[in-house]
Amino acid sequence: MPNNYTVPPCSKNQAMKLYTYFRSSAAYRVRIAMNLKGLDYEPEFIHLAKGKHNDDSSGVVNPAKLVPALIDEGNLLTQSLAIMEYLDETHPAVPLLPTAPLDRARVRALSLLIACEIHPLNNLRALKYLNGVLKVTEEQKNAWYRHWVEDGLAKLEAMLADGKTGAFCHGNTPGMADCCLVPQIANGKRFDCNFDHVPTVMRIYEACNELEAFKNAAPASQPDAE
Ligand SMILES: N[C@@H](CCC(=O)N[C@@H](CS)C(=O)NCC(=O)O)C(=O)O
Repeated sequence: MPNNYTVPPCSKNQAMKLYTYFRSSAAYRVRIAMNLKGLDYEPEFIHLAKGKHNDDSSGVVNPAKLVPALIDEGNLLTQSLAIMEYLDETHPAVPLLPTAPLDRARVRALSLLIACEIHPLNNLRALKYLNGVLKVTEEQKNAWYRHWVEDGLAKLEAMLADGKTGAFCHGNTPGMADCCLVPQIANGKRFDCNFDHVPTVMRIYEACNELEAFKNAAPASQPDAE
């Protein structure tokens, strides 16, 4: 199938452009990462609840019809973890990944547990399918949501009990796994998930939210917040 999307022109010195939505936890990850690194970006708000990501006339550039997407020097980047790794490679001064290969693998594994095992079961299109196509009740949909978040977080809690966790997911510096953890908890709170079984996860969540980089990336702090 022909792929006819075009990336908007962007000059070398222009700030990066981030396609974002205040409630998108994947975009929230990238907002935190950019704040931690002190990187400026121009936000382009895509109203997911109004379906703007599926509307070709709305300027959406991601062929996968998802946020986040980042434009850097005219290049389109998608997938929050790929974006964060790209930013880490291009702006290494404040690293999101540790140096040693085993430690890097650990942080990636924690991040992927959230981004690949928890989040896809609960994102907008999955929930809409439950409601719209399978006709489950609102109560059943919320039970689905809570089940997978609480189950996934229990696994995260177990992974964090390996002696390498500090104030944050890996040692005492916030990094990529923390960028994934905080949005997932924030999202879970909206659906009244139970967090009693994940004290380490919640301790890290609280520690992160003390930091300006996390506070400024929060959904409520976004100009498109409703
Ligand atoms: N794995 C992707 C997930 C992206 C994703 O699912 N984004 C959501 C918002 S958090 C979205 O755009 N959803 C639109 C939809 O589900 O239709 C990433 O990490 O960037």
